[in-house]
Amino acid sequence: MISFEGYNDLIEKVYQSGNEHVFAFWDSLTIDQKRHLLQELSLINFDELNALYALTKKQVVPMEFEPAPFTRLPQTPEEYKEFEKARLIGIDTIKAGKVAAFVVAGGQGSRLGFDGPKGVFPIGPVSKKTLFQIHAEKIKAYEIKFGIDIPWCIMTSEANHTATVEYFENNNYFSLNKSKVFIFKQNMLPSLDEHGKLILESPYSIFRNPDGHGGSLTALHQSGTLEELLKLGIEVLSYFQVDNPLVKIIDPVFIGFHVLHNAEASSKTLKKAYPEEKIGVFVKFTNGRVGVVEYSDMPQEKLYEKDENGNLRYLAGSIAIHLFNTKFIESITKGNITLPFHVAKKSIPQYTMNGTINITGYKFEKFVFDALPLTDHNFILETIREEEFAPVKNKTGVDSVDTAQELMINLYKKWLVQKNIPVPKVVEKIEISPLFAVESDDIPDFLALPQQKEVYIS
Ligand code: UD2
Repeated sequence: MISFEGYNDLIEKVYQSGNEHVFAFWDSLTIDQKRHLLQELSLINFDELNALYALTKKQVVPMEFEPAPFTRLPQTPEEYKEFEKARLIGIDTIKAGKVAAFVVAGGQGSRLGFDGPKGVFPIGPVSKKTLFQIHAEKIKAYEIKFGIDIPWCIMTSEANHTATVEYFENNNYFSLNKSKVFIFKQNMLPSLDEHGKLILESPYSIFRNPDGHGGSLTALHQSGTLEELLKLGIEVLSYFQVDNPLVKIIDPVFIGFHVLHNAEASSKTLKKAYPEEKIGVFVKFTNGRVGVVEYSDMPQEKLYEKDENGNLRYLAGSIAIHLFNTKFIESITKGNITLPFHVAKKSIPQYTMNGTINITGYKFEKFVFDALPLTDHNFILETIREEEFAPVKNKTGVDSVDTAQELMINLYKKWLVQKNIPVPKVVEKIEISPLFAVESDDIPDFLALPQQKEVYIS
């Protein structure tokens, strides 16, 4: 057994857990590298490893469920009245400074083939503004509209934290109040090989992955951000994913309904476009709790099940837009309630005597929607796909840069049409800066667009 002053108990634990292969290159390491490896190992909960590995042997069988009820888009005069009432309550809540924004941005742009934080991906169809800049400018626009500061929490991961902070520093936080932009890291945990053992990423480091967006609730607390938010009087966090440039970050109607329903968490839903669409669905479990079943966990027969009208029975898709009460998050984190881990079988780079090879291993992640069944009161609101969902996942094809940009252009055109502003035929691409408008109502009645292929309205 190897030894190193101050770390011998840990080293024994590593051997006892059958992971001594992580010391395969020990003799060739410098003192600093040895210390680095030991420090990484000291962050690993060895008692948890077996439990995680056991998950890989278990078949995921979600509790029995039926479709979750949700509030549909307004159709009757009464429903329109309800929506208007919600909007006014939402505006009051926002103006009272009770709402903050929260984006999860811990993922890398790997599926996009992009080397860097996904938030730095240039998505503006004309402006080439990044996802982060578009989100930041929306928040600035809401601040101006509602006359308040809106704190913004940004969760990063070890792989992109420094680059994210530098990006915001270099861009002067896009004129937001820097003291109210909270950038913090999520936790990491080791991935395992097919035998349940740790994987070496280099001769002196262990391969670890971010703990999923479900780690965001713990990270909010551990970073001290939750406490700051509570001190600022924030009651509701508007949660979204960095890869959706169309998200209405601060939506008065949604917030108003959340308040009216006394909900601890609320979610937006839209009708799934086709059964295999890669979004989770809202369900009501047999214990009466509402939650989401991820597309990959959905039993095949349920995925395609139709109702008596021939529509998909499990139609209410989750686009990962939620509201969470800060008190609810506090109750979860203070109560040490942990969300379950989900297993993903993935290709993982492993360092060997012959260099780095790709092996099949397991990554473990928590999903934030697993917090929904913990609520006593929650609320689900239908939203319009074209107005709020343009996922940027892939380089090409489905949910890609092209489809997202097309959705953005179509929405901006729709806003102009709603305002009776003619769009010249020659215009192929159009983009509206969030600082100019975050909804069609913000657009002035008279606006003449130039006769050119690409138009940026700012
Ligand atoms: C997610 C949802 C899916 C649907 C879809 C909409 C899950 C498991 N699936 O699918 O149901 O709503 O989004 O676009 O939620 N992230 C982190 N840290 C992590 C992992 C992810 O911050 O450890 C962030 C990531 O930066 C991104 C978001 O979470 O903003 C979603 O991650 P994803 O792209 O891996 O999720 P996806 O497409 O499988």
